[in-house]
Amino acid sequence: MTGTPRPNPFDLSGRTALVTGSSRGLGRAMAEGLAAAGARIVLNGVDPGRLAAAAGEMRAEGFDVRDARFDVCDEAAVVAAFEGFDAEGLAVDILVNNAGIQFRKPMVDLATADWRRVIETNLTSAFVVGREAAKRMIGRGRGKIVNVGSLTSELARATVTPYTVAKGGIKMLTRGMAAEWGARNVQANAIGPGYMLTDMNEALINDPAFDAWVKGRTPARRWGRPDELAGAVVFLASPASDYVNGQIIYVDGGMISVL
Ligand code: GCO
Repeated sequence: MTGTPRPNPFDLSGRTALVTGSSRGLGRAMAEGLAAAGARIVLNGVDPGRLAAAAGEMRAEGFDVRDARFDVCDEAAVVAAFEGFDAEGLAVDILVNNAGIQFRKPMVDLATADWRRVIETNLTSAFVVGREAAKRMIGRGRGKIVNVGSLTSELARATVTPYTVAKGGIKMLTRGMAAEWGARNVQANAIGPGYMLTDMNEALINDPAFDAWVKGRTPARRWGRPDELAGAVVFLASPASDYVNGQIIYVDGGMISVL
């Protein structure tokens, strides 16, 4: 190595990251990526068994991991969770708003209750958890918020409109967070996953016609792997992105960039 050694801008040592919906899927993969970059991890979910298993597996890999079981759709539980962190002296330096559900149905058949459930889980929860985290980040003079959008933050697909609307909202919520919190050294950005190999997409992956469509429509000619989000989330959680605000990075193999 030549020249004066400089700190690694992607190093997350000494920082704590809360990842919502992280006992499996994309959230778990992002938690692994953040842990590998040195962060202490707080896993979140609602299923105690799945959450404990995920935390145990990550600790077995040598990572500093704990879990926080609360439902991101239960505002009182979210507030109580952050009050608990305060009481423990646990500072959430990095928040990844990942929790979300999918519900595929044509709108003419869609019950309003199902519409509301998707919007509440995929969008409103990011506001509530983001607000509670930002109050504390602002007090400490720094913080990183990474919201998980989707390629459907930009493009619609029939039968997933509530998900698409919520993910479009995530893009604009991220810009709103940047507008309000950027001056307090809290950077808010987003990641837009493409078609990823997750449980949520199992029905699509196992549908030969849909599988062929994804592969034909994506410049990379393949589905994405959850671990392929790690680079973008570490970047947006690290000092390397201190002058990046209100952006959404699409990790989609190029799908939204081409016809
Ligand atoms: C679908 C998928 C998409 C996901 C995709 C990209 O039914 O089309 O679930 O809505 O958002 O994995 O994020």
